Amino acid sequence: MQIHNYEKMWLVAALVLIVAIIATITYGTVGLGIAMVDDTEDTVDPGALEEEDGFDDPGVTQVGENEYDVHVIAYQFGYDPGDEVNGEIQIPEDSEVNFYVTSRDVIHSFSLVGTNVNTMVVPGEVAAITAEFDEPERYGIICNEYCGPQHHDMEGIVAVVPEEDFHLFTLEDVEAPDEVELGDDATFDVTVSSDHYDERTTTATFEAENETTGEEVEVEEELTFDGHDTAETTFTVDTDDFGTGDFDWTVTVEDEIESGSVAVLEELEEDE
Ligand SMILES: [Cu+2]
Repeated sequence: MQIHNYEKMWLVAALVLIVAIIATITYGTVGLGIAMVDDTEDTVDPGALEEEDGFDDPGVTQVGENEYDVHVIAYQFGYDPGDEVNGEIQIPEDSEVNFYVTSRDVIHSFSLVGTNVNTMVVPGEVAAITAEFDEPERYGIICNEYCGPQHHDMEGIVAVVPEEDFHLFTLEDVEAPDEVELGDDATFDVTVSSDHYDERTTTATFEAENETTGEEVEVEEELTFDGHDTAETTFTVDTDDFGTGDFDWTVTVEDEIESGSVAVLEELEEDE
C-alpha cells in the first residue's frame, strides 16, 4: 500500500499533538504539586474549634522574621477575626502570610478582593493559602459561597500596615477593684501577651485621676517578652493620697486602652 507523503506528515503531526496534550495534562496534575482537598488531610472538629491548635485563639502570630500565620474562623455571617465585630486582620508590609481558614457551621469562602487569594472554606477542613504582601493596602474579605440569608453581609478586612505601626501585643486583661476602703491600696493587675516570635519589649502606662481632689498619678512599666508569651505587672494607687470619691483609671499598651473607675469609700459595706 502506498501512503502519500503529505498524509504521513499529517499522521505524525497528529500523533505529536496527542502525546503533547497527554504530557501537558499529566504535568499539570502531577508535576506542579497542586493537591486537592481530600480525606487524608488533617481534619478539625467544627463544633470544638476552641480546642484546635491555632483556632483556639484566632488571629495573627509571627512565626519567622517576615513570616506570619493567620488563623481565621468563618461563620454565619462573618470572619473571626477580620470582621467589624472582632476587628480587622493587621499584618505588616513586606511579609509572607500563611492563612489557615476553617468554618464552624456551613460552607463559606475566603476571598481577598484584588488578589488571587480565594479558597473554599469547608467545615472540618483547614484551607491553607500563602500570600506575600509588599505595600500597605486594605483588602476586603468576601464570601463567594451562598451560605444563608445574610450571606451578603459577610465581609472583613485584611490591612497591610507600615512596619512601624505594626505590633502583636494584646492587652489581655486588667483586674481592677470597683471600690476600696480609704487607706487600702487599690491594685491593678495587668496581663499583656505578645504574638511576636522573638524577644520584644513594650510599655504599659497606668494613669489615674481623682477629678474631685485633682490628685493624679502616671506610671510606666516596661514589659519584656521572650516570644509567644504573656507578661504581668501590677500598678498600685495609695488611696490615702487620693482621698475619697471616684477616680478614673486607664491602662494603655501601644494602641490598646482599658479604662474604668474606682470608688474610694470611708468604710466598705460588708456584703452578706
Ligand atoms: Cu459565607
